[in-house]
Amino acid sequence: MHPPSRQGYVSLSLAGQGSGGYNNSKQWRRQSCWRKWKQLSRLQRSLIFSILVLLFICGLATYPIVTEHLRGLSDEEQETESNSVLRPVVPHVLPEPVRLGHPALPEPPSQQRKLSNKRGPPVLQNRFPRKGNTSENTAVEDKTAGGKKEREEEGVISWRGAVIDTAPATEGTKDGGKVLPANQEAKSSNESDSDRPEAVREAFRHAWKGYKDFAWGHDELRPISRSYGEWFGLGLTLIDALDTMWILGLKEEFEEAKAWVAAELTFNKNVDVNLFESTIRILGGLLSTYHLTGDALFLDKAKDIGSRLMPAFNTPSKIPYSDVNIGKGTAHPPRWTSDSTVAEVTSIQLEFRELSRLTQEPQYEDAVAEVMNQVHKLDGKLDGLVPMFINTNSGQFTHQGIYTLGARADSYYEYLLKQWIQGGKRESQLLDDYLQAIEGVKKNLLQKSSPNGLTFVGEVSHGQFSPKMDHLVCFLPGTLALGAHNGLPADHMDLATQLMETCYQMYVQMETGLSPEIVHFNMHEGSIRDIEVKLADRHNLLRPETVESLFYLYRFTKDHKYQEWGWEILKNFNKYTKVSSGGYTSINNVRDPDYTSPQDKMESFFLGETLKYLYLLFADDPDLISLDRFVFNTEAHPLPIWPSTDTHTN
Ligand code: DMJ
Repeated sequence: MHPPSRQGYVSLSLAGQGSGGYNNSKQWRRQSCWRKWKQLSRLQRSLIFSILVLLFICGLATYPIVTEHLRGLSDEEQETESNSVLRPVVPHVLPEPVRLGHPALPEPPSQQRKLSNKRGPPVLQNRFPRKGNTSENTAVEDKTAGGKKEREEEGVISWRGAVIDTAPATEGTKDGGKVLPANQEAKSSNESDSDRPEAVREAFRHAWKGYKDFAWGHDELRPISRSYGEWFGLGLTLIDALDTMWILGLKEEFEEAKAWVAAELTFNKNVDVNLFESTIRILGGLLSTYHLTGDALFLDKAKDIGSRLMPAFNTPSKIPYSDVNIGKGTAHPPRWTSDSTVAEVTSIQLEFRELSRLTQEPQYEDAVAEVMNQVHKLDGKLDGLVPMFINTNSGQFTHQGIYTLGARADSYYEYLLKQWIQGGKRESQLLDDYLQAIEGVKKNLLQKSSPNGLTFVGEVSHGQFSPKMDHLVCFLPGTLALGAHNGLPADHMDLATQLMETCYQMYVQMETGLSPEIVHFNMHEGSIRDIEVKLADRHNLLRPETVESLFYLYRFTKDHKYQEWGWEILKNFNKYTKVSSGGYTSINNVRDPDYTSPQDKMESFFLGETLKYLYLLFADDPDLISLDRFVFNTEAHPLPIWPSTDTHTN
């Protein structure tokens, strides 16, 4: 037992038990306090003693939180922390990162099938427009898989080493049950190198089990609490995952999901959805699944959601609002601004153009082409690089001065190239804007780190270069490689390979082997390491961009190192983010293998994108979603490249 603290004595003397003449010597103070203690009644002493014991227990309880916080700091930050005595304690639980790399606005803003191994999907098809499309229901026939139910994992070891029971939570723990990510010892049966595509299928089945058991028909699985989160209330994960199941040959899972779409999915709901997110995940997912399966159910649903999103374009400038109520047919900007995000309004074109081609109704393509034409002409770009915001009233860029390939601008660049490819490489304005932007990146954003000279893409903020790079930027190596594959300059491929190495280093240099959301690169000579991570940036949301680029780089170079890198990443997802009762979780801290601090959320893109790209990387079959026949939307949903003979609505 610790002796009562000195502070306790002071508070006694302030209790006003009387005092003699003032003498501030240490000995006098000690005697005086002791006298006062003796003068107290037994009740008073017990009371004070209890308070001190309580304070001591509180001290013990908060100790791990403080130490955990310190453990999470980068070496440099720890040093600073120990030097400054009275710094405010940073909260142990980080604020939930804003979704999809499009952080909340500041308020107010200042600113076909030949699968090399065993099983897989049936022949992939490019559906061409036809009039009066009837339900064809060409149900999947997976002769090899035979619908065989795969074995579920039976037991795993938690991330802290304790054996975790994988039995479903009982009623009582459903909302608060402590389920922990699996540890490395908990190797899944296919984590040997022999059948990597099967390891991805197993990861998918594990994620799907969690979704099915605890979040069926809802937007997102919350795997730790064995519950779900709602965003639009439209079964987002299920829709985002449809074409992944088809590509992975998971027939049984696909059929149960399809049954849900047929029976339960309705868009006639009084709900606000984000135009961009619902376009890339829902419209994109449904269109892609229609093309892969030929089942008109998915086209009908795509038409329904597509037409319900159209009110977003009813703005003074025709630059769409960010939000649409798909039940009421009304649209609006966010509450605090009339701005939209540039990446959001310029990354819905692949989907709406395809919807027009399939339906032969031009209004969808017209609406999104208008946006591209306006953005093409706008002032305020920096060598082809766009600002992050655009006003829905004026149609002008706002909060200018920040240029990034990360959040809020990223997929603008991706969709310039991909629209050009989708349309058969005829729309030269798109190509010109893309080529100019890549030159703008080289001139303004490209730098090398110290000491190892990693090439990275930073940001410019009001004329100042910042060596900050979002994980989101890791889409760029893949996009550059896709451009080079389509005849763009060979140096785009050189840059792609350099940036690919950097994105890989963002994983391999972290203690968990998983990348943080944002990194900062050291540029000054004599730096000890290339990559720094700020406290608030250490989370990993199971994002796809790096494995997406690995897929492209492997397809075009056949260099097996890219498969090895992807394999390491998959193993680390299994090691640090897998939740024993089903599902994978985002984590808050990639820097401490012992304290990853799970976030209790599985983003729909983990199934829609991350696992799909990993599977395609390992499947090693250039005809499985051939990049000469399909173009992936920004949510990894493959859409057909239009045949040159195809009629264009415009
Ligand atoms: C996805 O929704 C898409 O890839 C989007 O382009 C960016 N954010 C997430 C994945 O990180």
